[in-house]
Parts: sequence; structure tokens; C-alpha cells
Amino acid sequence: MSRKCSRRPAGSIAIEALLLLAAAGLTACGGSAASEAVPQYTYEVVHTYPHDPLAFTEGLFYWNGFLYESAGQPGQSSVRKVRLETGEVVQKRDLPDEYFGEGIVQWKDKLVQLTYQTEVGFVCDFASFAVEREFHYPGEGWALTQDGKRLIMSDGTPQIRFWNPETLEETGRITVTDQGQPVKNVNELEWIKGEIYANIWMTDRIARIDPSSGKVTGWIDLTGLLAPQDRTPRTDVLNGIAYDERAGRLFVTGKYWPKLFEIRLVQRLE
Ligand SMILES: [Ca+2]
Repeated sequence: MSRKCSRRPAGSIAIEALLLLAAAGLTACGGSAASEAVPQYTYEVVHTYPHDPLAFTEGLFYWNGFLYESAGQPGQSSVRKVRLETGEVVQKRDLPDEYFGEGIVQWKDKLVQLTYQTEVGFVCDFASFAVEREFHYPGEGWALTQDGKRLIMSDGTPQIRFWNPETLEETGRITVTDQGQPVKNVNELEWIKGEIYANIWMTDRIARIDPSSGKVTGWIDLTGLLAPQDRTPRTDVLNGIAYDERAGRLFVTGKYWPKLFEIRLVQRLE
């Protein structure tokens, strides 16, 4: 229900109806009048780059000129270092067949990786990708990012966990909510200028999340980003957000997508 309500109202009649409901102390979501409309964003494509259409993207970040990507699926999971401009995989470590690769994050000279339902994570040497140790966590592993102090982890539920980056022990949680309603399927994450960005699985949308409250502070609609002629029966959903902090570049891609995009956000004025 919350997703329908958070969608842009269609036309002035819907807006007038919302205003009337707000005046009556209600909203169309049934919440209080304190709920405010969440800003909506669309996008402009700045650059288009090649992306490996055989990579079932589960984790993505940018560091020092390269993309780092985790690809999932049993028997096909890997961690890759990828040249942005060409999509060339310059370094790769395959996972054992029993693991479905999920989120990755850099922490100092380590790369931390989750697996989907096996409750096992790997701490790897960042330079070589060699596994140095395993660790365990309860529940599913979906995505990782970090804010400079904590690792930030999603598990497919509305909850986002915070971990001590050295011990990998949980230090807290938030529940992602959109105008009071929990948001399910929180997937690939990226820390961007004090906010958590999260792909919502099986949608073309990215939520901007306040890391202290879990509240969604904006919705980014990427509908139409991958053109119909670039899709095959295999092409899967949007997933993968990376941010080049130094240059302020935002990158997104999807599972088995042949392209990766640098995009610029555009706020909808309606
Ligand atoms: Ca990411």
C-alpha cells in the first residue's frame, strides 16, 4: 500500500484529494497529517559504459578508477575488479559452487563479502581478493556499504543492520519506512553524502534513506533506463549502485545488464 501511496499522484484531482485529506488530518495512506510528500526524482544519463551481461550483479562500488562488483548465482558467483570505461574484468575470484555471492564493501585493506542464504561472509585482502577469514551472521545476506565508521548491511527485509567494521558484530539496526510503512526488499546499498541509497528489489526504484531514522527521504524512479533493444529474455532487474565520491559520479546497473550508466538525478516538480 505504501508504494502505491508514495507514487506520484496522477493529475490535479488526486492532488486536491490529498490536500483535502491532509486538511482533515488524514492522508491517503491513512497516516497522520505530519506525513509529508516524499520528493520524487527521475534521471538524466551522463555516460553509458559496457557491463558484462553474464554478471548477475549483487554488489557494486567504485574505488580509485575501478568498479568492484560481486556477481551472484550458484556456480557463477565471483568478485571482480572492472575497468569502468571498457567493462574489462581485470581481476576476478570465483566463489565455490555452494555460495551465491552477494554484497561487497571495502574496509581499509579488506574486502568484505556476503553470501545469500548460507550465513557465511568472507573477509578478503583488497588487493588480491584472497580470502583471509570467514565470519557468520544470522539471516540472508543481500548488500553492504559503509559510512566511514560502520558497515551497513541489508538482508531483504525492511531492516538495515550496522556492523562494527573490525569485529563484524552488529551494533544497531534501523527499519526502512516510507511514510510510516515498512519498505520490503531493500537490496543493493550505497552510502552517498550522508544518506543510504538502496535499490528496492524487483522495482526500478532507489530509495534515499535517512541513516538515523530509516525514513525514506526520496524516491528515484529509473524506469526506462535500459532500453527495450538492450534487453533479452535473460535480462533481470535493476541492481547495483556505486558512487565516485571525489568526482561526484553516480553509477547504476542491473543483473545481466549489458550496460552501466552514470546518471544525474532530476527532481520531479509536481
Ligand atoms: Ca553499492
